[in-house]
Parts: sequence; structure tokens; C-alpha cells
Amino acid sequence: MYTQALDLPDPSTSGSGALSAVPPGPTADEAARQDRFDACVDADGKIEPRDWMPEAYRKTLVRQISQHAHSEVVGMLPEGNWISRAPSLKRKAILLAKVQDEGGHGLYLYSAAETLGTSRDQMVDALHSGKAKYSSIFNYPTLSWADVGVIGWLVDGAAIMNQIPLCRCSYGPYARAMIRVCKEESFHQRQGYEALLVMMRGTPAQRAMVQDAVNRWWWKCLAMFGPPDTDSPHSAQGMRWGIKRISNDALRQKFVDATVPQAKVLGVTLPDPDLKWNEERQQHDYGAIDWDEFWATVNGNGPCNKERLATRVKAWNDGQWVRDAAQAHAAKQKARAMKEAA
Ligand code: FAQ
Repeated sequence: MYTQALDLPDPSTSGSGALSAVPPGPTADEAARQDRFDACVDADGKIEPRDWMPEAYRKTLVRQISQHAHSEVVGMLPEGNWISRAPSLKRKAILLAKVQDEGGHGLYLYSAAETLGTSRDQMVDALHSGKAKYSSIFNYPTLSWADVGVIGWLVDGAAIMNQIPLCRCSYGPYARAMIRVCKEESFHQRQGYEALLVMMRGTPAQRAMVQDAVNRWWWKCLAMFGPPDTDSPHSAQGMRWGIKRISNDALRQKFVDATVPQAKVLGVTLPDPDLKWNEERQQHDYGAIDWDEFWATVNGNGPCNKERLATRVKAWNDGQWVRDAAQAHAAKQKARAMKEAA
């Protein structure tokens, strides 16, 4: 009855529907495809849409790229709020161009994600139903004109720091989209910094407005890089696959080190009493980030989450007639072309 014998019949091969205790190993073909994929990633090559890739790699990319696309699209809202109140025609033209660029980034990124087999409609549905994430940073209000400058300087600055390494991402369409995105983000960062320099040369009230905006945005920008490496479930695998090139904490540190001298030139104080140069590390030390607040915001309970999502859903519903008209036009053209070809 109780036996250690090795000659019992294998239930996976004997009898229909029998379960195997051990899942079948990869076939020789599957193993060879995996080896080719690993070798390409190890050699810093590019994986293209028609190449074989592990399902988990595909899933990770769709998650990250679609979240990134949603961030660009939702990210139009906080600054869009100031287009009609820009202080001059020049600032209005710059802001309009910047906000349009962000919309364009969203579109490149949705297209990159579509090459992985997920449709734009599926991604938009996931955003509107609250299943898909977008960057925490866009759930805070823009209270004054200085917020627009600070978003350019700090939010776009943080975005560039995170996105430059993505130009070397192992997935070709994402990497190529990021090259153009980074060039445009660089203009965004400069226009924000320049707008703040002008305000800092202005009246005491303008200077106070800039400092207040910096105080409100600084910590949120540090959190934008994602949880500490020790609490980041996707980092190790993302780095192994060459999707992520630099860890969340390392990017955050680079951002702090790059921003401190810029704040000095601008004449603002970064709101962190623990921020100081560490001679030994040759980097700045900085204070503790409020991760409870970050997670509350990521999980839908930040100050503007509900408003942002409601605005996007309304814009989508209001635009239904445009999509219907475009589809009717395309169907008419197709029918005409078929008639002519017949
Ligand atoms: N907000 O294990 P990790 C911009 C989530 S574009 C919300 O570290 P991963 C341009 C993360 O998704 C800004 N959620 O994850 C602009 C994951 O959740 P899940 C957007 C966050 O993927 C400027 C969980 O936490 N940029 O600003 C955030 O390895 C001005 C665990 O995290 C991108 O999306 C966050 N901040 O690393 C537009 C860049 N951080 O999926 C308009 C591409 C983490 O398990 C105006 N994305 N989470 O449910 C990335 O580089 C990565 O996805 C990270 C996260 C670094 C964001």
C-alpha cells in the first residue's frame, strides 16, 4: 500500500485528464527560442514586435507602457487648467505647445503598446474603469501660475531622468518612442525653469508664489520615481530584461543631485531640512519620503484622483461622435475602393 517504488504508472500519460504533479518541461524548440531571447537581451540587442518573447515580458511591457501613456494623457490636465489664464500670449503659446506634446507622447506610447497585441480601446477601458494606473504626480492640484513653471522644472525634470534610460530599453518600439519624447521633455523642462527665473526676478509676491509651489511639489516629485528598491516588486525582473536600466532609488538620487544646484541658481529653498551634501558618498543625503501618502494616491485616494478620471471619461464620451464619424468615413472610402476595384 505504502510504497517508494519508481515503477508506478505516470498519471499524466495513463488515463484521460489525469493530472501530472510536475508540469511538462519546455520542448527543444521552446528552449531554443528562450535562449535566443536571453542572448539578444544580454547582448543589449532589441526585441521587435514579431520576435518571440516570454509572455511575462510582453505583459510587463504592456503594463508599463500603457501606464506611461495614461500618465502623459492625464498629465495634460493639471497644466491645461492654466491655458486660459496664462499671464501673456507668449506663455500661453508655450503652454499650449507643451500640453499638446504630452498628448502626442500618449499617442506614440499607445501605439508602442499596441505592437504587443493590446488594443487602444482595451487600454483606455482599463484606465476609465480604474484598473490601470497612471503617475501619482498628476493627482495634485495646480493652485497658481508658479505651479506651471514648477511642473516644467521638477515634474518634467524627474520624467526626463526616468525616461533617458528607457531610450535604451530592450523593446524596440518603446525605446524609439522614448528618443523623441525625451527631446520634447527637455524643451518642457527648460521652459518651466525659464518661466520661474523670470518670476524670481519679479516682485516679492511672485517669489513667494514660486517658493510655495516648490514646497508643495518637491516631495511628490521624489515619490514619482516609484517605491524604494527594496519595496519594488517589478524592478529585479525589469532590470534583468533590460526594460529598466537604472533602479528607482538610483534615479531618485540622480534627480536630487542634479536639482540642488538648479535650485541655488533659481534662489529657492528645497523643503527638506535633512538635505545636505555627503562628502563620503559624493551625493546628497535627503529626508524620508511619505510612502503612506504615495500609496494612498496611487490607490485612488489622492486630492484629485476622482476629478482627473471623471474628466478623462467625460472627454472620451464627448468625443464618441468624432470616432463614429471617422469610422463611417473610413467604411465609405473602403466600400468605394472595393467598388472601383471590382
Ligand atoms: N505613480 O515595482 P515598481 C511624465 C506603481 S510621465 C503611480 O517600482 P515598475 C511626463 C507601479 O506601477 C510620468 N504608480 O514598478 C509629463 C507598480 O504598480 P503595478 C510617468 C506607481 O514599473 C510631465 C507598483 O507601483 N512616467 O511625467 C508609481 O518597475 C509633465 C510597484 O512599483 C512613466 O510612466 C508612480 N509614480 O517601476 C506629462 C515612466 N511608481 O503595476 C505631463 C515609465 C510606481 O504593479 C506633464 N514607467 N508605481 O500595479 C517606469 O519607468 C516605471 O513603471 C516606474 C515604476 C519607475 C514608474
